[in-house]
Formats: sequence, structure tokens, C-alpha cells
Amino acid sequence: MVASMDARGAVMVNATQTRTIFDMAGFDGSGFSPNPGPGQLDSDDVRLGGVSNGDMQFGDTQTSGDFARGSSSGGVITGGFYDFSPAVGDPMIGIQPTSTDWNNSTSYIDVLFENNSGRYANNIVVEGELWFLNNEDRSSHLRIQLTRNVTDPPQSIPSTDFLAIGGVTSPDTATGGGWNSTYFVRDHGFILSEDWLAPGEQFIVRISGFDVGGSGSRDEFGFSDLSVIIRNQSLPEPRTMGFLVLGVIGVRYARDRRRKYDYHEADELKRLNSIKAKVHRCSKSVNNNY
Ligand SMILES: [Ca+2]
Ligand SMILES: [Ca+2]
Ligand SMILES: [Ca+2]
Ligand SMILES: [Ca+2]
Repeated sequence: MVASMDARGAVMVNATQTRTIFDMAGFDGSGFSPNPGPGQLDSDDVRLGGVSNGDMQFGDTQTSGDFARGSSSGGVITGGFYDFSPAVGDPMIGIQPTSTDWNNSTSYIDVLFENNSGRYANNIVVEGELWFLNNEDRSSHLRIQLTRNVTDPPQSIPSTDFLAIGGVTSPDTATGGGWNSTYFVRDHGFILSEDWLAPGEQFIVRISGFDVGGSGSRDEFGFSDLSVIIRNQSLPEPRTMGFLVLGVIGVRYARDRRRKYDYHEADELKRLNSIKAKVHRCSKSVNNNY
């Protein structure tokens, strides 16, 4: 499972302490493919589901129906995934929930990241913007979470494997007006001190949504500017610890060898001196005999 996911790729986080953005440049709501054409996003990086047209896994191709509702500034009726970027000026994956699309706990948009830094990390910062257009009399919640469980299928990941990042709830009574944005950042929460994110390990940022209150049609949603930073905090890396321990053992071994050598050298010197003394006594007695 992990090997095949590696082969398929992910959004590569190439260094610690450096912001990696989930790049949606050029997205116009034309769908998702492992080899994306113009206006599409790479399905090696993102999978979407919980709509009446089905569920995507990483690497799938979905370029029609609910998965490719095109570009709009909002005020749509048909359920599914859009590009609502004309409304916000930034690329954005947008959602119009309906009675059969993306309105309960089966909903997901998963962005897959991989620690390609070659280093261990124990802290993950997640940042971005959630959007809603309150143009209907129902209220929904848009939620963002983190998980290190990258299993397929997406809906098999237990809820206990997710850490909460943030969310936004649209009001029930429609107010008209434009798009509302909520900046979110989870800066200090994900300290994985006992359980390091290893080089090559992947993690998912999940955006999902569900009904809250009100009645009738549903508001429109989206997210943009999603980025992550992985970093090391406080504790030395396990590998470094390993080298440190090996280093200490090595120094001790060399020192002990040196001590043994010194001991033998001193012994040898004593032995040689005692031989010299015997030889001296011998030669004296020989001399005395002549
Ligand atoms: Ca690809
Ligand atoms: Ca649908
Ligand atoms: Ca609508
Ligand atoms: Ca509303």
C-alpha cells in the first residue's frame, strides 16, 4: 500500500522549516487526473468524494459530472466540485453541497503530502483559507483536519485518526453579499514528540463538510492557499541520537584500548628494567670471575 502510494506521488515537502503550497494554479474545475490536462488538478496529490457520482482514490481520473462542474463565481444550483476562483482571485476548490452531494460525514477532499526533506520532523504547521457564500437558508460546517493514516479507501480511516485544525460554519438565514473567508493556521498543536514523521512518510490534510441547521438549499464552500511547514522542535532527531550513542561507545572503546595499552606498556617497561638489572648483575659476576 505505502509503496504504491510512493510510486504515485504526492505534494513533496522538500525541506524542513520551509512553506510548501498545494499548488492549484490554472485549475478551472475541469476535473482530476494523474496526468492532468489544462484546468485539471493532479489526482496523485488530491482525492475527492462523498458525492452522488462516487468517491475518488489517489491516482484516479474523474473529469466529468460532480467532479468537473467548471468555473463559477458562485450562485450555482447543481451539486459537485467547482472552481470558484473568479470570486476570490485565487485558485480554489469549491463545493456546492446538495441533498445527495457532500452533506455528511462521507464527504472528503484529501490533499496528500510527503516528507521528502530527508529529515525527521516532529511538528506540522497547516495554514490556509476556508470560504463560504451564504446564499441559501441552510447552515453547513466546513472542517479541516490532519491525519497520518493515508489508507485507501478514504472513508475507512477512523475518526480517531484525525487531529482538528479548524473550521467555519455558515449562518442559516441567507444574507446575500459576497464570499466570506476564514484564515486558519494550526501552528503549535501537532507536536509529534513521541512519534516522528519519518523521511518518506506521508500525511493528509482533509477538508470535509456536513449539514448543521436551517432548511432548503445549501450554501457554497471552498478552500484556497493551503500550505504546510514541517519542522523539528526541541528534541534531537532519533538518527542523531543513534550516532551520538555510537559516538560515545566509540570514544569509550578507544579510551579503554588506550588504557590497556598504557598498562601493558608500563608492565613491559618494568619487565625490561628487571631483565636489564639481571643482565647487569650477571655481567658483574662474569667480570668478577676474570
Ligand atoms: Ca501525477
Ligand atoms: Ca451529484
Ligand atoms: Ca447554490
Ligand atoms: Ca445559509
